[in-house]
Amino acid sequence: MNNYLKISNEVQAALAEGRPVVALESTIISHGFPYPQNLECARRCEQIIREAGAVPATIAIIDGWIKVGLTEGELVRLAETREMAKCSRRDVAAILSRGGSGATTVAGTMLFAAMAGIRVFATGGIGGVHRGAQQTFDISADLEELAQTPVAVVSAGVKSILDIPLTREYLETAGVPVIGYDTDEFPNFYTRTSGIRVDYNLETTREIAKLIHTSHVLGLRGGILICNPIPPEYALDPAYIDEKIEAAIAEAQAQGISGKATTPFLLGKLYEITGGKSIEANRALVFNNAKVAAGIAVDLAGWNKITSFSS
Ligand code: PSU
Ligand code: MN
Repeated sequence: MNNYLKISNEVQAALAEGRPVVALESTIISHGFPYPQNLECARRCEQIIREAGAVPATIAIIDGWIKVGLTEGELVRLAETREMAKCSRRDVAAILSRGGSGATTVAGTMLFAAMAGIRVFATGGIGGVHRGAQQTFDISADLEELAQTPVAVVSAGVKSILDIPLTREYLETAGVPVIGYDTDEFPNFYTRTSGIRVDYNLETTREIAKLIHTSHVLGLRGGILICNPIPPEYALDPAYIDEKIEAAIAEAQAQGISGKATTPFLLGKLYEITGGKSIEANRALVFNNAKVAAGIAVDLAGWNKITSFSS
């Protein structure tokens, strides 16, 4: 625990009693969806997690505090504020030391979840190795965080705005287990398949929870990536979305977009050029991830109670 960390009473009580908790990120609210869909999505994720028997803990930096478990007012503020800082690991100390606010990325959220003692986290898609990284070196800090922070992240893979084979190679080097939830293939965010394999296909949340538990018992350093494909009825046509992604990337290059602005720019551009279809798919996969993460957290709480296993 540190002086900057404020965990809500509800989350604190759940953690103290060994009840299931699921972390949620806030960059997806501030930069991943337009207003007001972002607010609706944030609320709905929390509700889905509750319905599945776990406690949601949305994480952000608010006025110089690391907040784990947000109030309704804080959610609204994150959703409504334009130009909210996007906070990854490298931004954390700068924003906290000046008493500022920021929406946490997957990396930032993992860091704070681990500080609070939360082991399971639901997002949409993690950041990864960008296309053209051979020249730009643009590799999301999310991958480095997975290499060093012991939190299991439930994601619909990485968006095909990224380079999936290179992202897989990076995860392998970093020692991050890539688990498919009832799938052999690394999902492609808007679509279910990529032609690229996961490391292990586990068919139940109970098996995934046991793997997470085992990793903790061993004291392994890094995180675990759980890949949960978008529900089939919401998946977009691969040829259609690939073409739109190519167009969005070309536009980003033409405008000289780089660094932390890249992912929000591409998401915004896709929203525009798909007439909102990208957002529909994004919502569906985030909700699906929230549900599966809650199932894993419930099963993990069960494994943690079996003391003979951990002794
Ligand atoms: N994927 C989404 N929506 C998002 C993001 C990823 O579908 O909003 C955000 C996440 O917070 C992720 C971040 O951690 O983008 C990655 O940004 P970068 O590529 O700059 O590391
Ligand atoms: Mn980047």
